[in-house]
Order: sequence, then C-alpha cells, then structure tokens
Amino acid sequence: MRVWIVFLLCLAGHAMAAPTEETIEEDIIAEEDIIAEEDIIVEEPVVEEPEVGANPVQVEVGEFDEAIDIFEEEQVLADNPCLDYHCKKGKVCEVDDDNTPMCVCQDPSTCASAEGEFEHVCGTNNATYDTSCHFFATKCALEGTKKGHKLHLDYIGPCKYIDACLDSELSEFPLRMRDWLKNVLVTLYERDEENNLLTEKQKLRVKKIFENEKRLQAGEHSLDLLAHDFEKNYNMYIFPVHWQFGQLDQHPVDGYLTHSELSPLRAPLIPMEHCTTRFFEECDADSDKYIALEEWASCFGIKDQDVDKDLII
Ligand SMILES: [Ca+2]
Ligand SMILES: [Ca+2]
Repeated sequence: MRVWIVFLLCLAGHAMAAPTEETIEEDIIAEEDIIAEEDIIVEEPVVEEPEVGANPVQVEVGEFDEAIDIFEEEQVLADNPCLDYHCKKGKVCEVDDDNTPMCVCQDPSTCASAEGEFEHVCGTNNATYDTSCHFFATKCALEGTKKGHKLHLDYIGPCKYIDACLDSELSEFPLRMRDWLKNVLVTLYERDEENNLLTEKQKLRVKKIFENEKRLQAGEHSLDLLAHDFEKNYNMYIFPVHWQFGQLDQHPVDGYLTHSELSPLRAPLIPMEHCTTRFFEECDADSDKYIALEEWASCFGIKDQDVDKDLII
C-alpha cells in the first residue's frame, strides 16, 4: 500500500510541478524582456546628457521623451499580450512587430537544468533528456519532420532496458491495471483527511467502493479471481477507470491522451509497466495516435453505456 501512495504522490507532484515550471520559465523570459527594454531607456538620456544646459529646449524634449518611454514601458507591462497567452510545452510566447503574441519553440538552453536524476526523461528515440523542458523544446524544433512526429516522451526517468511485453502478458494487463487503480483510489481515500488528494465529489464515489464489503482486498490475486471480481463487482471499476483518464489528460486537458501523457504509466511500481506501450497502441482503435475516453474505457472492459465524461472531474 505504501508503494502506491509514494507513486501517486510522485505522480501528483509531477503533474503539479510541470505547469509551475513552465510558468516560471515564462516569467523569467518576460523579466528578461523587461530588462532589455530598460537597458535601452537608460542608454538614451546618457547620450543626451552633454547637451543638457547648452540648449534648454532640448532638455525639455529629452524629459518629454523619457516620460513617453516610461509611459510606454508601463503600457507594455499592462498590455503585455504574453501575460495571459499560454503556449504548449516546448514553446514560449513572443510578440511580433505588431505586438501580436505567438508561440515559438523554446531554446533548450533556456531550460533550467535538472536538480536530480528523477527529473530526467526518456524519449521514444531511447535518448535521455535532462528534463521534460529539454525534451519538449527539442521536439518542438523537430516539428514538421518525420523524426519529430515519431518522437514522444516515453517515460519519466533516464532511459533503461525494458523487457518486451509478451502476448500472454498483454492479456493480463487490463485485469491487473484495473485492480490496481481501484486499490490506489481506496488508499487515497483512506489517507485523504490530511492530504485532500481527492475532491469531495470523488470522495463520495470512492466511499461507496471503500465501504463495500464485497470488495476484493488489495493483494496478489490470480487472473481467474481478478476476472471473476470484475464480472461480479463491475460497478466498482467504472469510476477508477474514468478517474485515471482524468489524471493523465493534463497536457493539454482536451479529452484525449497522447503518448506523452501516458508516460507516468511507464514507471516502476505500475503493474506490468513494460506492457503499457503495447497495450495502449492496441487501445487506439481508430489509429489516430490519440486515446479518447471511449477507447480508453473500452480497453478496460467498461461498457459503452457506462462511459461518462462527467465522471472525470
Ligand atoms: Ca490530453
Ligand atoms: Ca484514437
């Protein structure tokens, strides 16, 4: 049980850290822009200084120019179109000559360096990147190329050797994953008083599972027992499958999971992590490289009529 909590905390930590990192980077860039403007403004009066006193009119003009500069600077700060302009990972906001914001690829060298190995990520090209910022900036630079199209964030952590997922294991994956998800939620519920990891609505749903005495307790179970429990306690599995979809659909929150968004599932402590890639490739029924909620739910044996977007909060 402790193992799940640690993993979920990591997952939650990662999910929360990612946008913050982006915001900080955007802030740094915005600050640099402001500093650059200040530099220009400071230089102008220095050039005009020798003329002060020689021609009083010019002094006035200089002061007037300075006032305009300050006014313009304040306007730039107030109207910075990049302040509320969000770019996807790997891109940063810049304004063009007309002050129109646009997203451009981030230079990987502007990414903060990793504070530890835990920040490294592995790409599907089997290359380790310092941080996810470095990865997405690199991917952005390859946009429009075949190489860029194929490159996804595979998992968190440096690249490692992963066993091939056997056909026999592949069929076990949904059973083990479903059971694990349900247990993770129950564990979160038990611990939630201090942590507030679940919203009130989510708590109510998990409470029903938690209080159901027919619930299969966490532990090592045979595939037969897992399959039997899914049939018998089917309703208990509907919410956990939806919940996990919502947890993963974060970059961006659009109702679809990309290969990169599935990267948290390729972590140690996840049951059969080496089968995630194969499993989700098969989940993508229409082969559009995105996993929609319907595809996801159906992969886990949830019936069409029980797929409900409102369960993802
Ligand atoms: Ca998404
Ligand atoms: Ca799809």
